[in-house]
Amino acid sequence: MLTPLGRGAIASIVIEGPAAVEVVAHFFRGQSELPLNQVPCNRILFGRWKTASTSEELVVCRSDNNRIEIHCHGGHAAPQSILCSLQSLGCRVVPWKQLLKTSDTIAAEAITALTQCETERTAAILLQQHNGVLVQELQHILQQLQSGEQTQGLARLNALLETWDFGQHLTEPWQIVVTGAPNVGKSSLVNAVVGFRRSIVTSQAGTTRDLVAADTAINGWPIRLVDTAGLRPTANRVEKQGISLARQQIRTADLVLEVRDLTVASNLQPPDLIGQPEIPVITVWNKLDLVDVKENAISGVLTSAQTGLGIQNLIDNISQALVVAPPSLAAPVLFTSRQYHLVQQVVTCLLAQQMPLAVHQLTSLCR
Ligand SMILES: Nc1nc2c(ncn2[C@@H]2O[C@H](COP(=O)(O)OP(=O)(O)OP(=O)(O)O)[C@@H](O)[C@H]2O)c(=O)[nH]1
Ligand SMILES: [Mg+2]
Repeated sequence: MLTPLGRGAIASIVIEGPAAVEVVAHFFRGQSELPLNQVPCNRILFGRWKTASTSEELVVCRSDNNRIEIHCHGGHAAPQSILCSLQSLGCRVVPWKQLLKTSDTIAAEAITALTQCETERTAAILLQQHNGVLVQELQHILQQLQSGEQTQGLARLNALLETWDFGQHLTEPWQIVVTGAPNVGKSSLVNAVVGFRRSIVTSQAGTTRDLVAADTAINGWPIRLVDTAGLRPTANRVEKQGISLARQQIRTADLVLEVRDLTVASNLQPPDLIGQPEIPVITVWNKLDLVDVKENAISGVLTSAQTGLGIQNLIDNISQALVVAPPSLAAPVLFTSRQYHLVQQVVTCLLAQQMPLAVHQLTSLCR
């Protein structure tokens, strides 16, 4: 089955093998009088799938004598009943990835990655990698190494390694952790950014206890906002656990939104963020609707989660912080850890003057 499980208008099944057309002909009743194996290839045929218990409308299309596609109603029941009837004639159901034959070529990895990406923007970049942008870059570097342009090759490999930070997020959302003292409006901000009521909001400090994740996309980049418990000293066991979870999340975040309340006089930076300079932080001053403040008097982003003021500006700031310079569509990007580690190994070999090994590794990656 080529289409994913779950709701969908259409499900697609491909049958491959020497008896493919024969087994489909056993169940398929088309409107044409011609036997299925004599219908011209690639013609789309409408008909019914007849078994003792079902009669299901669908279309079939024979690519050649060893391959035929079925497109039926989506969902669970229709495709499963077709798969069951095919199995009753000896067909074996295989996971779709097996149809890719190998999983360690860049094109096959791109197909797998495409099924995991969430936005059109990330899909467009992966499609370019599938169409050869990354392989062409690797081949170019290989030629440089083989013709003695080692310095240039090394520079291009290092440039490729730098794309990994971005490339890994083509299939995995960026994690944005929202932190700050209780009651500053963290949950309200999460709700305002995603556009629906994901987190509970009350005027009581200490409302959020657990981690609350909300997935969305901003400017075409997939993000996961993680709402957390407000940081404060507490004796409450439940709240303590929530705060400890919040701290763990901060350590693995791609970006932290550190929320402060404009109406509260002392707004020190939470101790959890001090000494973690490697994590980018955006300071968000919330409750702008309650105070009169000049925008350039304060460093950070000013918002009102209540009125929506400044939320678009916050979204733009998040996008900027995550992807400082979006790559052009024609740019090669490393998008699996296998690719990243292999390129790293090639660089290590080059630095150790092991040229034949470097060329060998790079050749294996170019497939
Ligand atoms: N006027 C105004 N009130 C806000 C704003 N943002 C949040 N609030 C209010 O502030 C209170 C706390 O908001 P929450 O979003 O629950 O704050 P929190 O930081 O998630 O709080 P904890 O979960 O307790 O840590 C609620 O009464 C909100 O309605 C804002 O921009 N303006
Ligand atoms: Mg909250």
